[in-house]
Amino acid sequence: MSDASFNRIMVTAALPYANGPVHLGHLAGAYLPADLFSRFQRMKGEDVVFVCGSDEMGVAIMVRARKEGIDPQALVDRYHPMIEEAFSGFGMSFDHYGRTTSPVHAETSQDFFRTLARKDVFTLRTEEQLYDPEVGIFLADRFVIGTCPVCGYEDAYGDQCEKCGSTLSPRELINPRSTLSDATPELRETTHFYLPLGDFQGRLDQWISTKPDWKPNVLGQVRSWLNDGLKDRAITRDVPWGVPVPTDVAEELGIDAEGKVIYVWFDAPIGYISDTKEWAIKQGDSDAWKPYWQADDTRLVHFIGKDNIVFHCLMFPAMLMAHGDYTLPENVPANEFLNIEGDKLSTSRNWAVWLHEYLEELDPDLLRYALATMLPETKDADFNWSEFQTRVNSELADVLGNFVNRTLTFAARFADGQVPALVDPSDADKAALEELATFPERIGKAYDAYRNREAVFETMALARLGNKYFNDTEPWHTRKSNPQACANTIHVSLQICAALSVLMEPALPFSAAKLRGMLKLDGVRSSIPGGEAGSIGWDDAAKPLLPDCHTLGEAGILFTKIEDDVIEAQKAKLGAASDGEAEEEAAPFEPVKDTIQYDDFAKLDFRMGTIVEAEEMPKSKKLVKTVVDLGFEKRQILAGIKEHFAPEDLIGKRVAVVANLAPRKMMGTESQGMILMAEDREGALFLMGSEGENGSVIR
Ligand code: B3M
Ligand code: ZN
Repeated sequence: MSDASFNRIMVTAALPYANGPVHLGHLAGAYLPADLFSRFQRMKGEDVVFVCGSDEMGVAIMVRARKEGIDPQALVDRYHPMIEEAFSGFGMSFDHYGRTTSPVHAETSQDFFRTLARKDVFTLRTEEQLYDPEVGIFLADRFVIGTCPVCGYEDAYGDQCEKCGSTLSPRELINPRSTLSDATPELRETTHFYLPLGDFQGRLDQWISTKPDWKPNVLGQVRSWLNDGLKDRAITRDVPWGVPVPTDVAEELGIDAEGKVIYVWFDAPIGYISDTKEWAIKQGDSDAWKPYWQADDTRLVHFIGKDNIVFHCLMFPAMLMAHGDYTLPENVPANEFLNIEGDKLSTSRNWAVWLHEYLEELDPDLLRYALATMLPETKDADFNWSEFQTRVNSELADVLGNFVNRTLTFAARFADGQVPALVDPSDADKAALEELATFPERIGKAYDAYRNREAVFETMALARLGNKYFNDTEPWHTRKSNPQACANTIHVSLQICAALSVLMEPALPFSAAKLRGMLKLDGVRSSIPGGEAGSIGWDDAAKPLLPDCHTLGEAGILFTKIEDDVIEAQKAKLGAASDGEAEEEAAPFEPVKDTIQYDDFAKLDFRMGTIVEAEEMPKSKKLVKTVVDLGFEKRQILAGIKEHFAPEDLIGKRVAVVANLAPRKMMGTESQGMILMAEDREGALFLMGSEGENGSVIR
């Protein structure tokens, strides 16, 4: 795979629809794997361009915009920045993150369309389709509802009945009506462009047969599509949102392009090319994108989730073949689906972990690492918070963090905070260094072959090696009995830490930088675009990186353990109504919880207090930091109410407080209690005041 015949790597990650925030499923499917791969390859010294962007066209956007009562542009303007921010918070190292509403994209996809049209690739078909006479547009499947011919459900969609699951076509519906106007749609003739995929069947078949090393889940799907025989696909639509069909070629073919747009699955993959063009423009060399897409020595890799396989393995390659100027993907390592706590991920049920919410409370590296160990690489996989906690506490904190901490603490106390020389190394010292030397290749091979779970497992294996070596050589004993042996242990352990600070970079980029700070290790090649060139690359981690007498920085805590209540709070969020996804119907009253005994109630200590200070927590969307006077003492309490109250309005307010709740840390700051509030069905919050003096017991 690390084929000498490749001179550059073009990495793409599926363009997420800008119709909602991104969640854990997105991260697991495409983005984390793509980022791990790109960062690894950059550390290797490869020439990498990694692009992504928001998919802002298509019916998915129109449907969501209608639901929110705004126009599509306003919708994508809302979600694009949110998505981009969440990705950047998780350290997605894109060279460029674009959007398919950009002018460069319109031009690129229209040019592509034009080239194929002029090469006579498309076929044209005239058919009767449903038309809304009131609004004056043809109706996409989702915009027609009517009675299901199979089960009689009255609100079945034009493409599917959600009641009985039958696949439908809009013309099969009984009493069809437009969701836009309620009008009865009429049948009207319209002409569309089709991509005759069947014509490409032979070439695609042949090409796929040269890819025996692709993942079995991907090849399985591709072969089944090919076995069924590829059918023509309409690549234009009569809808008011999308990249317009270029009028010039339409005219040449005698078609009125008015109101016609390019089908989203035609323009979206071209978005990868547009994004690379925009990257090139940013570099000040507008042709710089070309070799990445058009040279034979480019390794093009598409990272996607399994629902996008047919488009990336058959349709887009057929488009690229038809065009003629482009290189085909070397691999499409699609991931399967990620379930959460044993249940299918669902945004409408809020059974999801929203990335922007996670970032308000927890460290991105923890999720990057834990998720990497659970990726659905070969089959659907389950993410659960308890396993997350175990990965963080027993691997990141107890193994990696502990090893780094004890090494640096020993170096500070018994080696003057410097790297002691290795003199007369023992067999154990030599064996550790020899084994260390094997890790860059072991981990690297796995990353290069898209086996991320194995790669992070091997990374942790190096930390385990370090810990075991440290234990076996017992520097706390040799410190007195044989100071040189102790110095050797510190030396070797520090070299392992230094190697880790390089090799953990793809999975744990933020912590790796922190560790390099503690080691004062400079000159490591950056894994992000525009970062330091650095002379120390991936393979250099096989050799000792720290010179004798090198002065170390200060030891710090790399990972703190996650307490149970933090995990419980995350679990409780699953399925709970969030303000973002407010339901159309009046929300039901929350059901009354299970009955408890008086003794359970008596354990809770509620008190009256007055908020005496309140300020926004920096970098948090939700949290307000308050100080509450309880009469007998003042407490610092964090409350997730920033979206509901201005901090200055809170000062002087009387509140009820849970006074005996175990303190917990949020974003590194301790909260020593909880302010009680009434939350109504719309999610509005109300403080609970009273006349009682501060410190009064509430019972
Ligand atoms: N936006 C579908 C999806 O988000 C689509 C991917 C486009 S990749 C070119 O799953
Ligand atoms: Zn039905």
